Amino acid sequence: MLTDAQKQHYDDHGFVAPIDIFTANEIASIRADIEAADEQYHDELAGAGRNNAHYVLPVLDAITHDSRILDAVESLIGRDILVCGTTLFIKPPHTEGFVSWHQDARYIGLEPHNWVTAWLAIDDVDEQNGCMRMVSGSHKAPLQDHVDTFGEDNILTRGQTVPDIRMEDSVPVIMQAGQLSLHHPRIVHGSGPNHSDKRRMGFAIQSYIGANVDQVIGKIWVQHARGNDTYQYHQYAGRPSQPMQPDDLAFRQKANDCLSDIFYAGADKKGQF
Ligand SMILES: O=C(O)CCC(=O)C(=O)O
Repeated sequence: MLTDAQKQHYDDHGFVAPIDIFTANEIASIRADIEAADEQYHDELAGAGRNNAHYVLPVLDAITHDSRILDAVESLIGRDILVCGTTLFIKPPHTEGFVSWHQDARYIGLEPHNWVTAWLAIDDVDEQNGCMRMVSGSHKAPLQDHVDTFGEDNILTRGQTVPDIRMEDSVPVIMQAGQLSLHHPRIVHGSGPNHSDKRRMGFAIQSYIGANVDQVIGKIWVQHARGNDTYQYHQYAGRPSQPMQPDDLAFRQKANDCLSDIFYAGADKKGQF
């Protein structure tokens, strides 16, 4: 569970980090598994394949359901927890990919905002390799207008951007591999390019939702994570027992198509993810 000080930090600032989750040995083993999968099944983990890879890769499923992460999440959204999606965010060394300033709740259609996004550092992350940056306290304001930029190097689906945010108004979320950050649905956040020699890989669980959270734009599947789902708003997804099984891949494709319909609702065109 989070300490009172960590919970207070989340309430005041809209995020809390770093939270120790995996030991150095555990995260080294996780990293090796992901790297091996990326080598063997590269096409399934590239582009839109970075979405919902926990449906097809047991190592990511195990992270998503790790009780230490769920304990921290429970401290913020209560005991009845469902998980509705994940994304691998990978920035290779010396690449221009960045994430523009945005609020997760602006496009994802999850209401009310009793949910939280968890981001696990698979590599060490710092300002040089493009760690996330948070605009502290911005979760207290309502949702803001975003501009769809579809920028070539923008890793976000539609390059959605809250204009006029200055880098100096944000704080870097520096973490060692195996540490976790948790951020609020309305916090303005983003990340810069990787100008270092080190890869930056993170696994975002987007997001853990309370059972009382509905999807108001489209259709999603969820996995049960903890507690009871008395609301029964969503359809249930299974969990993978082996990597890249044909049935799991087919299901993941269906889930990603629905996710894409949600992300691009009202947009003029689609991006690369
Ligand atoms: O990995 C990143 O830099 C951004 C991730 C993000 O925006 C999120 O997890 O909500």
